[in-house]
Amino acid sequence: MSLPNLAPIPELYVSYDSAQKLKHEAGDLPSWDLSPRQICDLELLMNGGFHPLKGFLTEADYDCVVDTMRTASGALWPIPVTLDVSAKFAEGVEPGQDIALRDQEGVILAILSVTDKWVPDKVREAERVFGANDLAHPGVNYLHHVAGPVYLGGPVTGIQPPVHYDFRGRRDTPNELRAYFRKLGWRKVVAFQTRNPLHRAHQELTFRAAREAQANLLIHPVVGMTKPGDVDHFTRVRCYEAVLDKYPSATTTMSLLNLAMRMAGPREAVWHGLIRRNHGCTHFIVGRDHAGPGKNSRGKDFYGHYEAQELFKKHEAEIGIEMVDFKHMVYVQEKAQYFPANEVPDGGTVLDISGTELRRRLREGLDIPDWFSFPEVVAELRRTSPPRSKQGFTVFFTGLSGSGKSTIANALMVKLMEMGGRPVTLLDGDVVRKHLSSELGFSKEHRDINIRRIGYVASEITKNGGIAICAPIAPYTATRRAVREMVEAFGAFIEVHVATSVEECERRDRKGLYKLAREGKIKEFTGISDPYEVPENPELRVETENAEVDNCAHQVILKLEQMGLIRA
Ligand code: PPS
Repeated sequence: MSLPNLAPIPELYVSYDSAQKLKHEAGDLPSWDLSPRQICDLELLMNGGFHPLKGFLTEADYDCVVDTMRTASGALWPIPVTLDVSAKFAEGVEPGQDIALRDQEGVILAILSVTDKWVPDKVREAERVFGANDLAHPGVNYLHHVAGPVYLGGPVTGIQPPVHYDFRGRRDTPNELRAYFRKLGWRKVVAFQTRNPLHRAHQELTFRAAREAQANLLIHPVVGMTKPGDVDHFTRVRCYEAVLDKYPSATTTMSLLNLAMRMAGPREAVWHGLIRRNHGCTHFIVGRDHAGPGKNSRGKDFYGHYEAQELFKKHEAEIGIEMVDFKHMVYVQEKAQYFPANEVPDGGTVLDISGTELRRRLREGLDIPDWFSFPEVVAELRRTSPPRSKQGFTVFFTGLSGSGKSTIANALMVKLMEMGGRPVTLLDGDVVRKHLSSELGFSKEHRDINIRRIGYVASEITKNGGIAICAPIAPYTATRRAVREMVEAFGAFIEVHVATSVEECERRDRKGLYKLAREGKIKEFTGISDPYEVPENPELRVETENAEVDNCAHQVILKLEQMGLIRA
């Protein structure tokens, strides 16, 4: 089994001339704008990475794949590769029709000759493919919350591959890798699949795996879509490039795979094996928890630790690639060396740093020892994950008009500027309404648009390492939560409820607006004739009655310090 067939694998592309003709004719066809995941799937369909599939699964193929891990014709295929679309688009498409598949800029990549259109049973798909209909599984969550409700199936005619502007020289089709192996006379190749940065333990294990199999090594990281929350692929590829220098260049290479992972554990391992076979590899490393999605909603693992290896082994011959089982490598202090966990010398002190611990150390700017990783990798990770005290964040004040939000926000801004180190922007309610939202009024709909705009700007500031201080009324819980989500993708969000009572605000009535609201001259006035939903769990609640502004701002500073966002 282990000698590869390095003859070219069938692709779905047509010739250049036919592609030009198809592009021209496609103007009249219904067009589907592919999602990022569909672009990944289409690329691997077209370049032979998903051989023997010739298009998006038909209904019969889908049913068989979901139930039996095989297409209707009996080929082993564990993961449904389907074209999910919106109900509205599906209404205008019938089997027998061609549709143009376009990327997000509108460039046509392929034609799908639709043979099937159906509404899938997603609960069944979740249970069969992922093992549970549990939204804690990222694949299940995608299925229910991102994927469209209708599937289209049929053969694909490839016009051109999706365009990539990043790391172009590192991306190879199955045929390019096959040709490379052929040219170098590499008859045995072990592939290593990864979605994480490589540290010393990975280098040791891949190196050992290749040595044991007497094979060359292909580091084959996924750069399409991985588990939400993973280190972004730009950072990872820079890390991989640094680690590649540590391998013997005559026997090791790296190539990037534009796969959209599903995190389907055992089924996914089989899928990964088929894809690597298609890329000309003879061996594949499968580890503990291969493509594992983490814990389910009851805090338990979705799959057994070695379930992926067991399923792979069962189908090894049919996949056509030999499994090399991943030995968990640990560092033994006395020997200053890595050992497989089951071969640690008696009395040896085992050192290990978990993924969670690594993230904590990065977040807090703590030491990451040389035995664990390479200095170049750590430096790269620190560049993208600076400690909290150097990351951007948003302080979001909410409260009634006249509650003191702007005054405290201004005091906070000055204090933070005095400390220095990060740029500070104040997005005050009145100022935003002048510069960003001048056309908006105070209906629920307009207030929501206003707050989402503030959230978007704050999230961009946070992403770029600055401090955003927002001070709108923001009366609705759901909208505040949406802003929190936008910001938390990039940094901390600190909600501060300025809890001045409506009676006190009205008594102060700094702008005379409460009087006008009582007289009915201002409609929909928050706290008088419009709702204010009090935040239930803000990071901080400040009382302003009988308190100095300076003290209120200082309470926020103390909170920021406690969260590790600023250093005293
Ligand atoms: S919202 O709900 O968050 O979009 O409101 P916001 O943009 O923060 O409102 C800013 C200022 O608008 C003045 N104003 C009103 N507030 C509430 N309700 C009505 N109908 C209204 N009309 C005008 C008010 O002075 C708000 O200023 P602040 O800074 O909160 O005192």
